[in-house]
Amino acid sequence: MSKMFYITTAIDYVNGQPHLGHAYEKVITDVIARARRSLGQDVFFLTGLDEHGQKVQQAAQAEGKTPQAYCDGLAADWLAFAQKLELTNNDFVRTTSARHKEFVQAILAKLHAAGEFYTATYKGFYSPKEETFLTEKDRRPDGTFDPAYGQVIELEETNYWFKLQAHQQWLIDYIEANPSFVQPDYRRNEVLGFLKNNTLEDLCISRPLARLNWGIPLPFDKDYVTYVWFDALVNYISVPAAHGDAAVLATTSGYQPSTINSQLSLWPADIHVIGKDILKFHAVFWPIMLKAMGLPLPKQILVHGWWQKDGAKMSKSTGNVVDPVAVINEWGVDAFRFYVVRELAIGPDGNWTDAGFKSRYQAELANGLGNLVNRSLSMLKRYRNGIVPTRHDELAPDAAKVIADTKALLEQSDLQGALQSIWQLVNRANQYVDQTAPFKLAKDPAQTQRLDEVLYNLVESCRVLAVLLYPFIPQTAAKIFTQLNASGTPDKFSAATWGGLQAGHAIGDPAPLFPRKDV
Ligand code: ME8
Repeated sequence: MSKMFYITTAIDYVNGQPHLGHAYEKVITDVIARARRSLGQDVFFLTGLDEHGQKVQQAAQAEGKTPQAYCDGLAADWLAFAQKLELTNNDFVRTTSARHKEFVQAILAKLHAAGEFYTATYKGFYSPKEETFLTEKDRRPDGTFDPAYGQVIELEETNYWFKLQAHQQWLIDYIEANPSFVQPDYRRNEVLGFLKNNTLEDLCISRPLARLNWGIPLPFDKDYVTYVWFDALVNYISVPAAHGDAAVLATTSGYQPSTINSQLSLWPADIHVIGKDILKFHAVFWPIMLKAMGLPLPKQILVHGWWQKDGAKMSKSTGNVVDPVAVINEWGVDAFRFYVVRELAIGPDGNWTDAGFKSRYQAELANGLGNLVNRSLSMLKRYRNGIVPTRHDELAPDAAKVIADTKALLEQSDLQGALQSIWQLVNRANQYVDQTAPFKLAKDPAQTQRLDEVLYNLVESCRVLAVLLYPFIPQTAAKIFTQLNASGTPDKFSAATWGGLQAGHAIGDPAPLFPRKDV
């Protein structure tokens, strides 16, 4: 039994429909998962929904539904959304499922027995909107709280707290000794800066049942439910536990998975993909929780930035939103996947503009890749009846460099860099058409052999490109393989080796990959 490559996304709150930010995170995670599989690794990709908490309770109430009925209704939409994005997730976690709730309770019981929690009474400010306690430090210079917190109330409440402070120096040392633990580097520095300049306050892990009932009951105190983060973060291990992952089960007696799959080894996660706003929860609270549970830490927390639209925050109330489903319905899922990955590296914030989207579609997909594949295959059909000529290696060195660079970039999860690398081959091959002018060669009987050479280089470049592009735009990669009538599927990186198309092979019928649109 060898450990699988285990990759996760954040689990989304089910208090509305998915938006561009959710779609982006899921797509980049899917590209990494597909790339790793293509490179030969066994991958387990987990995504899902965060269904407890006050916001869900209130949203359900507003619709006159029970919280569970409300969640079930929305979960169906989110599952359909995952399919729309062509995600290849291996499981889908819902925090209201029995397997997750039972595991969270087992963990809480274990940590309680180990003396990791204590009760204390808190008196001070509280943001119901963000479900968080606030202190004087959270006030802005003018004395007010950020409007993001909504109405801030004063509250006195007894709760359970998780001890964090004793682990502060350990965590600083760990992050310093493991540079790839939080990526990109500037996010790592942000966490280190926070840890070095603040004394960690203990984490409140409960809410009184009287105020919030939509949560997992604490197994040791029936008057409380667990606060969202102690519930949500645990999904990363509750799912491995439910599948019988030995590493997780070893630390949680009292939890019985319904199936034991002794072949499945997941924990520790290889990558948690998250957005910048939840960095502290993942890089500070989660490692300390895992340490207390006696589990190893994830290998990497990969932090992406936030999308805006036209330079402003996306907000339903102002109508400034990008609806990923509408974009996919109009332009196709591959165009959407391509744009978000190509436009934004994993790290900085991004800005969606409809003009930018259309311009990349037109220039890079329709005129770049689409045109290359369509004219290469059409010329082979027209001039050689669709039969592949003898192998010729004029573009092989260009392809070899792009293949090697792309592989290295995929292994570093530099997805934007990998697309830039792949487009070097797209551009090189398009330039090759212009330079060699096969339509002129076709008119000159003395150039028969030269035309064979050019056509081989073009169709073989298209085949290699399909393999390289598979993790990003899987439907397009499959279409290229079908049009080439190539054997096998484009999902094995090892097939990106020059010379795959054999002389005498008959290709299929070319068809436009990205129809040009009047925009
Ligand atoms: O935070 N651009 O859920 P969530 C890019 N349930 N990413 C964005 C974004 C934007 N405009 N808006 C949100 C939660 N995201 C918790 C997570 S994990 C154990 C629990 C990202 O629905 C955000 O950064 O508010 C996060 O990674 C994910 O979408 C879910 O956000």
